[in-house]
Amino acid sequence: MTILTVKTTPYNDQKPGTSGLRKRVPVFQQPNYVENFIQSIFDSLEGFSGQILVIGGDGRFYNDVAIQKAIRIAAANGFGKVMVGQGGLLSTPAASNIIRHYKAFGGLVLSASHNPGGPEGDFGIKYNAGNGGPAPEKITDAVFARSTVIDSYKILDTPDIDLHAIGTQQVGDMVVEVIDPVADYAALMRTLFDFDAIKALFASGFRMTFDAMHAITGPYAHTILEDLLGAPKGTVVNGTPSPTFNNGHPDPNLVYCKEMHDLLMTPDGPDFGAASDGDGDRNLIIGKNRFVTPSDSLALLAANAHLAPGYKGGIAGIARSMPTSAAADRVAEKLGVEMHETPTGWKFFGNLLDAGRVTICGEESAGTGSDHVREKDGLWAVLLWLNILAVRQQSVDAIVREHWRSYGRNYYTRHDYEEVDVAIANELVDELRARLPSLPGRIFADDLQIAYADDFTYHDPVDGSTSARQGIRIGFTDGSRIVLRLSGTGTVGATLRVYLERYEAPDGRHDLETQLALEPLIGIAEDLCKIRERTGRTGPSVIT
Ligand code: VG1
Ligand code: CO
Repeated sequence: MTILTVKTTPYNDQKPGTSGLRKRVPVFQQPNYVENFIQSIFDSLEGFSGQILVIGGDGRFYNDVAIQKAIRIAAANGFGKVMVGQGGLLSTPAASNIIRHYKAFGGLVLSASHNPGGPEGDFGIKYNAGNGGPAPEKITDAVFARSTVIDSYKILDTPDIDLHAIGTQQVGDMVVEVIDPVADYAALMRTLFDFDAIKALFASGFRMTFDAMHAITGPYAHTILEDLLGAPKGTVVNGTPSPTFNNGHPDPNLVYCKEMHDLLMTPDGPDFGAASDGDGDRNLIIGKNRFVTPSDSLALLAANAHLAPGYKGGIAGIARSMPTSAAADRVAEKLGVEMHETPTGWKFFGNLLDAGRVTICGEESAGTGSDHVREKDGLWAVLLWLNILAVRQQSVDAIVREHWRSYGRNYYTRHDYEEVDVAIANELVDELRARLPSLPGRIFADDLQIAYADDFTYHDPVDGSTSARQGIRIGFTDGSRIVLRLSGTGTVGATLRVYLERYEAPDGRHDLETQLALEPLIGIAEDLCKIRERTGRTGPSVIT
């Protein structure tokens, strides 16, 4: 087997976004596109010779092709060993765990997460560092810079590697170990949660439905929920990963999981419903007659984490992405622990978790996780909820209402405008940014006064780095907020995200319909940003 050095020419669009490089599959299928990017990653790292690289993906279309290329390039660049999930599969949190557990140098996660898959769908590649977390900006910036000048890559000339049988094989000078994608992850979950208590909950007749959305969590959920925790067969639906996600959109929100939501709102429906996304790091939580917003879920999990064995000593702190509601802040205040506000994207939580300053992190986009790995973790959130339900012996609805009675309720929604013309979206944001200094003091809807208006800049308290322009925040004197930012995961046009939040005190009204409760703010957002007017849309494409 020979190592080939292949001449190449750079692409100018390999800039990683919120979570790795994401493009349409035909873009990745261009000659040397994958090779250039992976070589650019390796060229930006030092000291991996002889070390372990973890590779796995969510099984979407092109996973099988890209993974063969990745292994050949890793072998040619001098890695000592590649650990890969059987069939090329690993959920994103499982990949993070494998990197940490086996002290790997890093890992490649092949996924476009919640984006649709298939020949015309999306694909993605992300590099995770030795802590198991998405590479920080310092590395992704270096990778992008390298990708614009790369002129050759190294690849081992070898036939396709068999990824179906568990065990080790030699590929050139490198070892390839095919591992069970589920076993180590399931073992980790056992150390965190009271499996006996959850088992007893299921044995008592508690009914749950878990929608794996034809994506990666199917095998994990079948093993953990049905085999280990004794939930009846059929609890997990859509549990076989499909390269096209059965032509669905594997985003666990109220739009794509509407059927499950409606089922949970019926008298005969199950007690608990949950779902996860394409790569297994997001979660949707719905109790009977109660959808739990991701922001509320973060606050509730943080407030109740001590009920699970893995967190019985309490939590060190909480971190949330800036657009996420401030519900968790009130929990941190009551617990007397640190609270951090970071830019969107899990990569910003890594330093805080590594430094032991926070234990639980979350994002409004259905992502929650803890210091057990360095990615958000869909099934982890589901299991923590189950552990809490098993201990408290109350319904989700009762637990949520009780929480609002003691902390107050943060009404919260996100309005997405997808596939907007890029020039229009940029102009809209630039124009609003220019007007920010003039906004404080202005009064809307009779009594809503703007307290501050800025473009969020994050100062990482651990490594001192600064990340500017992370989203526009307009805050009101009563604690309400409008946040506006452009998505960094979309692959076509621009996606404008508008986040709206209003606080209602513990003794206030907690039973309003969310969109209704936020109506005045929705109006102010339109007044200020003129999104509908400028984009010609009559309303958002997706409301979550
Ligand atoms: C979105 C979410 C963000 C999340 C990211 C990756 O990013 O808003 O909170 O971390 O997706 O999630 P953006 O830039 O489109 O708003 V996933 O499940 O891709 O790994
Ligand atoms: Co995801």
